[in-house]
Amino acid sequence: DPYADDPKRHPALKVNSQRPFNAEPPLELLTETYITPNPIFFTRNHLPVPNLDPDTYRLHVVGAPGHPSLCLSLDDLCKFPKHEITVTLQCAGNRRSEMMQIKEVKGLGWRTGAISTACWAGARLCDVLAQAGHQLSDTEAHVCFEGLDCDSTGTAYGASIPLARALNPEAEVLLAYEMNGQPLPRDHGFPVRVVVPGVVGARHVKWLGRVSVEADESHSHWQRRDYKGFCPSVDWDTVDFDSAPSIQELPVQSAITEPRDGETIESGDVTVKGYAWSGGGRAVIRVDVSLDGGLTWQAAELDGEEQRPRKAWAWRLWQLQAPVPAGQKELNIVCKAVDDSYNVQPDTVAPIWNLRGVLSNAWHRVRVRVAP
Ligand code: MTE
Ligand code: MO
Repeated sequence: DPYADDPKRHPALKVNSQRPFNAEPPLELLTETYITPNPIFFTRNHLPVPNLDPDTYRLHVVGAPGHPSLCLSLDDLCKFPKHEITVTLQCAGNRRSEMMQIKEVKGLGWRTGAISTACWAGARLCDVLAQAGHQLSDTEAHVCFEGLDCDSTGTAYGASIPLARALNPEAEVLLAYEMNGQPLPRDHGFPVRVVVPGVVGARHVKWLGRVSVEADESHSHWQRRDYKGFCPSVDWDTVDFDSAPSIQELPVQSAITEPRDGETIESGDVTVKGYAWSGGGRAVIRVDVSLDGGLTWQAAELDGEEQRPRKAWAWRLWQLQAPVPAGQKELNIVCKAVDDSYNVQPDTVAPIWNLRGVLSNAWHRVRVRVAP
């Protein structure tokens, strides 16, 4: 069993698959704290978790033409200036279960919990690339990452991001060795992972073994044959993966975490809570909440940390306290977020359905009964 050596997990996690391990925090804990505690941070593994010795760990960084390659120990990496940022990580498959209700899709049935927030610390990728002689000579180039996790044929997890993002100090791409002040947990990439703020989870390569600059995107399955969006009419017989760009920055997203779907609430006041986030460093500027299925709206109060313009890497938590409209037996609660480019979420999921069930960001809806 290649998974026999996987780490122990927190019992509160809602498991979507054991081997490989995929799990999300329970809804009631997801927005309980702004920073997600490490033990309940959502986990998305495609392969068995490697068991790496921090003393013998080496990161290979292929040098630019005429420059030697780097072979960095964990200590070497810690000698680069340490950079710390709070970043929300979201899987492209977050909220896929809602797409599954429209029509079958291929993938794990994530609910609203394939998203979490941590304070990450590590070396800036731009500093490490500079030491290996890399400059922005080719604006079309890509930085390819390879994990040390691999399948039975020896194929490793891999992904890439544009070189222009990797070399931009403002993009704050990290080779992270700390998560919330602790060494990375094994499930989250111990000892080193990539953190690409504002970009889909799939590019945050864990158990990082190799970094190289290439003319083309990573040839990995997960870069080229997965994590892409398509027209709802495209099916597995007609899909042409080369026709769509790989997902990088994610669209604006929000979801309700309280109350829960199907719950019975007391009459009087109702408190609605949730999270909102957008990709590419775009800040959430507003979350609108409706108690009547979208007929009337109220702006929620934004909690959580104020985000820097163009570097809004982390989510906002939000809440709305409102009187339950008199005589209502049921509430149809809806939320939708707006980012600072005034991007909005689509109202329903059917028009954005795609065969892989990614980019599911329609208005989030929760139905509750009101106690008589
Ligand atoms: N890196 C490696 N090496 N192997 C993986 O399976 N999964 C990716 C990414 N990095 C993955 C990986 C995906 S799809 C996501 S969403 C994030 O890691 C999840 O990170 P987390 O498990 O720390 O939440
Ligand atoms: Mo993912």
